[in-house]
Amino acid sequence: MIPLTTYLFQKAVRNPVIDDALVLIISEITSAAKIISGKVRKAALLDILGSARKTNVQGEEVQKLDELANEIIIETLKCTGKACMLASEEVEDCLVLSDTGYSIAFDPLDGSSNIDVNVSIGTIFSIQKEDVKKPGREQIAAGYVIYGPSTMLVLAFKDSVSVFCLDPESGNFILVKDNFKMPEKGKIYSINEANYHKWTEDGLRKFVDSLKEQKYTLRYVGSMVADVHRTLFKGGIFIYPADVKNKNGKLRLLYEANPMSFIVENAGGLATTGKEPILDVVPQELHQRVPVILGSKWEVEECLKYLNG
Ligand code: AHM
Ligand code: MG
Repeated sequence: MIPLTTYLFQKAVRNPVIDDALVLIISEITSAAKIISGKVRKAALLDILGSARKTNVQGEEVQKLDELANEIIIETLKCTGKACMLASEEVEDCLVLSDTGYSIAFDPLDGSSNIDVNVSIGTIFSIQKEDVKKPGREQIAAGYVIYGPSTMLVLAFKDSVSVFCLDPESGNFILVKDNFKMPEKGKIYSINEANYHKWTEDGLRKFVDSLKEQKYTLRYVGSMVADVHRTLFKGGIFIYPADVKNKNGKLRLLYEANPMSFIVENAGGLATTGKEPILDVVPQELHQRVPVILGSKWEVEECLKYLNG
């Protein structure tokens, strides 16, 4: 039974990239996630379901829980004194706290549309040195917490991916899988197929058709954390492509695509925009979007073959 903090200190002995400040930041993000997890579990009792009657910088409706999760993470990270820059899906500009330290980009509560219907949602985070607007390949660590039947943390460094489960009794995230590797091939694809005729790439339609012929099954929750979590554990592919309305897809590079791609690649999978690895995209804007194709090596390579004709 190895709790997260013990795991981090043990890992720091072998990996000089993990300094005390990073341990503190990761511990505190997960403390914030425990508070969010508690609120999510009691949301209907606390009257925090539903819309906050605002739209965010992306023009999307903000839910009360989005707002609450955002405040919890920002206040928790400010208190560490080790975070120099914060970027949140819910905040238009970067919050600059100091000149040096770690920068954290996060989606406080991903899958907002699922909040009111009691379907899994999550918190996604990406940690960089100094500046938040750097290619994903330079991430120091990344992870997500999924608020599902159990609350789980998936945490990646350059050399490893580890999985933790929140023990509600002790309040600790306990290590359940170290050096996690995803299957090289699966049987599931995950994409919002209602947009089939709107996808800009003909090759993508052909690829999805070919999966059906190969008797793949479709699973789509509509919460990236849940869809990526399943893809990691069962293998297969998750796609949020470009379509005629959303030329760069829907998902945001810095706090959705990059951390998930970092996890997937370090677990042995692949993540691409269809043109280049997501982790190599040089960010231009804080809230920029990218097409996302990620998952098992076999399916992602196959998808690229169809996209490249
Ligand atoms: P959000 O960050 O506002 O919740 O939006 C992102 C979510 C992802 O979790 C999910 O993959 C995607 O939106 C689903 O979009 P769609 O409903 O268009 O299929
Ligand atoms: Mg999101």
